[in-house]
Amino acid sequence: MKVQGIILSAAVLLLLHPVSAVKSGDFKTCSQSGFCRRGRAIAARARDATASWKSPYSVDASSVSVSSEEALITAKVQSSLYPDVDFRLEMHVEDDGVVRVRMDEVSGLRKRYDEAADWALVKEPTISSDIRWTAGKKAVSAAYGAGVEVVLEYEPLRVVVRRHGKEQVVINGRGLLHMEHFRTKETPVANEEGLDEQDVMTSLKANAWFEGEDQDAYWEESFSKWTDSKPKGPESLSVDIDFPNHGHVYGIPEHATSLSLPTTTGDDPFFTEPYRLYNLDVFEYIASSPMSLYGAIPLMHAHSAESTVGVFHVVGSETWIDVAHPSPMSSQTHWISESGILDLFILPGPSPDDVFAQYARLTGTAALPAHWALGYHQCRWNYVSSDDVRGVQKQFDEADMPVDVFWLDIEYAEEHKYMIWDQKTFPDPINMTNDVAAFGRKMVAIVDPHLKRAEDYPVYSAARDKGLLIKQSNGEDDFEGWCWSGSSAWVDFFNPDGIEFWAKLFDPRPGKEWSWTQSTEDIYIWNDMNEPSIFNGPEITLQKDAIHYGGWEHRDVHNINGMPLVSAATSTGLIQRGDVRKRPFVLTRSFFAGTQRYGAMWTGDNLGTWEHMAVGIKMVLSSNIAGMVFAGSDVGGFFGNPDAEMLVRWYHVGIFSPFLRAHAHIDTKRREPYLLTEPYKSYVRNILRLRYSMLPVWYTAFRENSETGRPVVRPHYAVFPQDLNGFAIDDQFFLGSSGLLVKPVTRPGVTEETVYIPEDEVYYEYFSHQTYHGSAEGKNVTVPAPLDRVPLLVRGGSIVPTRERPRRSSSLMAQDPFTLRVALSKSGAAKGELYLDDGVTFAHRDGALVWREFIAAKTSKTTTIKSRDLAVEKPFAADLAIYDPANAFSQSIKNVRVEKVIVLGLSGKPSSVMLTGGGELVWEFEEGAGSAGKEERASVLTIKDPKVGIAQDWEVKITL
Ligand code: NBV
Repeated sequence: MKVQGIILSAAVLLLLHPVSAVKSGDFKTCSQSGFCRRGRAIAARARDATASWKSPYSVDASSVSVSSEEALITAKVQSSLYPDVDFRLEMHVEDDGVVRVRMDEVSGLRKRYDEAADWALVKEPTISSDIRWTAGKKAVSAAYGAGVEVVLEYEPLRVVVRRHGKEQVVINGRGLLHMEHFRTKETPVANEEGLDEQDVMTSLKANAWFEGEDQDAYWEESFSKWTDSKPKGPESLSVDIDFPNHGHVYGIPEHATSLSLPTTTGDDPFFTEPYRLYNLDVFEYIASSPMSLYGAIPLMHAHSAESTVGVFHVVGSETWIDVAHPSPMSSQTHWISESGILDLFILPGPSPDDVFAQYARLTGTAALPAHWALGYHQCRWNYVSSDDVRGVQKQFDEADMPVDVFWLDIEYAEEHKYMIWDQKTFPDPINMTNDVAAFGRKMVAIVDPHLKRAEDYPVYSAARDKGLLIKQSNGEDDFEGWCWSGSSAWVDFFNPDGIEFWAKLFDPRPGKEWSWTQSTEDIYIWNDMNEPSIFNGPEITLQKDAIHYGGWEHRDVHNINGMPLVSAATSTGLIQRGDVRKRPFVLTRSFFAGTQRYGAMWTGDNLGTWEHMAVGIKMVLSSNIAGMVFAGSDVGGFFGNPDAEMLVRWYHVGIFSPFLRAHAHIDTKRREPYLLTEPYKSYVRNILRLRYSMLPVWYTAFRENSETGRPVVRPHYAVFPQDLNGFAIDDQFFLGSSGLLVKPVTRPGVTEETVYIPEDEVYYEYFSHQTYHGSAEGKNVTVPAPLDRVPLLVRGGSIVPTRERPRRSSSLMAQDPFTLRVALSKSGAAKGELYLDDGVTFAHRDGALVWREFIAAKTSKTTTIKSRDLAVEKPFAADLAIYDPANAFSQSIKNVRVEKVIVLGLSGKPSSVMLTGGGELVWEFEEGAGSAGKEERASVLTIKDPKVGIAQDWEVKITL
C-alpha cells in the first residue's frame, strides 16, 4: 500500500499495531482513569465508614408528583454536597412490569448525553396505565403483577424492587450514587454558588467525606503520551446496584471470563480490576480477565433458585463495574460511568425466560438470519487472489466438505481502500463471485470504517465533501488517525446523513453517486475495527474529545460507535441494494445493546490455545443471554498454528456456535480443513456434515429467539433455573429448545468427558443411543469423547429434526428430506418443533413459512407420533396478518418428505407401525441392551420412508 509516498506492506503495518501478548500498558486500569478512581474511592470511603455512611442524595418529598394517568412519577433530587444543584428523577413501570429509573441534572451548565436509549431501544416502551402509586411521607410505592412492589424511598434516595416481600434489586442501598454536576474550571464551586475562594475551600473540605480531599483529574487528564482535554470537566456517574438475594450475576459482555462473573473486589489476582465496558481492539487478549474487549452490553442478570432479575443501564460512555459476593447468596455491584444520565431498566423476571422477553421488548431481537449464514464460513487473512478463492472452493469440493461462504479480508482492497478491488490480484471480482454463487454459495468482504485519505478514493472524498466525517476536538476540522489504510478519516455514523450515505454505497446498480458497482448481491459485509480501532490513538481508539454530530464528544458515545453506525447503515444498505429485498448479513466486531437487530458478532482475535477455545464458549453464552445471539469465535484461533487435535476439537466448538467461521492471521500456516491428513480430515468432514444436518435445529432456534428473546444457545441456569448445581456451569449448554445438550471438549488428550444431567430424566447419546439417567438432585455421567466424537446428548422428551444428505452447501439442501429423532422421555412422550421458510427474502413476514410441531404421546400399548401446523395456532409474528397453510413457500416444499423416523426408548418391540389413514409402514427394531443399574443402549425403532410430507399433517401409530 502507498501512504504519502511510502509503500507500506501489511507486515510494516503490523509493526504499527502492537505485537506480542497483550500489552497491558496500552490499556488503562481503573486507577489510571480519573473517574473510575474517583468512583472506586467513594466505595472505599463508604466501606471504611461502615455504619456512619449515608448517601448525600435525597428526594424532596414535596416535589413528588404522579402524572395524571398515575403512571409516571417525577421528583426533585438533591445532594447535601451541593444544595444548589438540582436533579430530576423520573420513574415508571412498563406494561410488562419493567421499571425505568432516569435521573438527570436540571438546568446544569451543560446538558448530559441522554441519547443512548434512542440507539439501544427498538421503540419507546409503553408505560403501564394500570399502576397506582401511593405517595407517603417517606416513600412512594406501587404494587403490581405477581407480588412485585417497587419503592422509591426519599431520605436517603433508594429504589427497591421486592417480590413477595423479598428484595430483588436495591439501587443506592450502599449510598454510592453520585452524579457529578457540571461546573466551570476556574472557580469550580464559587461560580455556581456565588461563594468566595475561602468558601470554596470550606465547601470542598465539607464534602471530602464523600468526594475526597482533591479534585482528582477533574479536568485535563493524561494517559501514556495522550492528553484528554476534557473541556466539560467531571460528569461521571456512580451507582450501586445490589441483589441481596441472588448469589450469581451474569452478562455485561464482552469479557473473557466465566459466565457467572467472579468477584472483582476479593483476593483473585486476575480479577482486581472492575469489569470494564469500553470497546477496544485488545491485541492478544487474556483468556481470563475483566479487561475490556470489542463490545459492550450494559445488561446484567442476577440469579437465584427463587428468581432471576435483570438490570440494563443504557449508557454509552466508558463504564467500570465492580462485582462482589458478600455471601454465597448475595451479590453487590457498583457501576461507574464517565458521562451520560442515569437510565436504568430493572427487569423483574421472575424467570430467566421472563428476563429474556423483557430485554427483547426493550432492545429487540436478532432479525432472522439468512439460512445460508448458519452454514460454514471459511475465512483467512487473506485469500490473496480471485484464483486463490476459486482454488479454495475447488479443494473443498474435492474433499467433499460442505461450505457456504468464502471471506475476503483487507488485502483484496487496493491500498486498503475498501470496496476498491486490487486489480492485480482480483481482476475479475464479479466472475469470481459468480463462480462461488454457482454452488449456492456467498462471499463476505471486509469493509472497515477507516477511510484512506486519498483524493482518488471516492468513498473518502465524497464523505469529506458532504461534511460527514468525525471532527477533531475543535469541532471544525476533520479528525485524522492511522489505521490499515495509513492516514485515515472516519464517517460519523451518529449523523443520519452519514448512515444514509453509507447505506447507498453497497448498491451494485450504477447511480448518480459512486457505489460499489464492482460487486454483486452475493457479496455480504464484514465490519471490523469499528470500536473504532485507531493505531495512533489512546488505547488504540479515538480520543474522547473528538466531536460527533450534535456536538457530542466521543466520550459520550464511544460504546455505541460500532452500532447505528456501521451495522445499521451497512445492513440497511444490503437490504436496499437489489430489486427484491433480501436479508442482510453483517459481521461486526464492536457491538452495543441492540446491535443484535442488525448482525452477527465474533469474539475477535483469539489465540490458538485450549484456554481460548474454552473461554470462547463462555463468551458466546454470555453474549447470547444479552441478546447478541448470532455469535461465534474464530475456529482454530486467530493467532498461532493449532495442531490437528486442537483443530478438530475447535471444529466441534464451532459447529455448536450460532456463528460458525474458521479464520486465521496472515502469519499463520494455511489450515483449511481439507489440508488435514487422515484421520483428521475425515473427522472434520463429518463434523461439518453434522452441523449441516442440524441446520433445521439452528434455524428453528433462531426463529424462537426472534420472537421470544430466548437465547439460541442456553446455559444451564436459563433452562433449569432452580438447579443450584447448574448456576456456575458454562462449559456445556443446550441448543435452543431442541433438547440437544453439548459439552465440547476443550482439553488435549481427552477420551471421555463428564456431562452433568440436571434432572431425573433419560438422556440419549446422539451417535450410539446409549442412555444416561439423571436424578432429581442432578448427576454427573461419563460419556465417551474420542477425538471424532463430541459429547452430545438428546434430552428424553425431545424430537429433533435433521437433514442428513451430505451436500456442498446449504442452499443445495432446500429440497432434501428430513429425519426425525424421537427421544422418548421416561414416561414415553416427546415434542419438537421445526421452522422453515425461503431463508433469503422477507416473504416469511407475509406468511410464507412452515412451522410444525411434532408430538409423541403414549397410551398403554400405543405410541402415536403426529405432526401439526403450529403457525395456524400461534401466528409467527405480531405483524403476520394472514397465514395460509397453503402459502407459496409451503407449496414450494410440498414434495419434501420425512424420510426416516427414529424412535429411541420404546419399552418393547412393536407389533405394528401404521400410518393413520395409510397402511403398515416399513420398519426395523433393535432391542435395547444392558442390565438394571447400568447405563444401557436404548431400543431403536427406525421407520423408513413413512410417506409423509414435512409440511403436512400426519399421524403414525406404534402398537407394542
Ligand atoms: O483485517 C485483519 C484483521 C482480521 O483478520 C481480524 O479478524 C480482525 O479482528 N483485523 C482484526 C485487523 C488486525 C489484526 C491484527
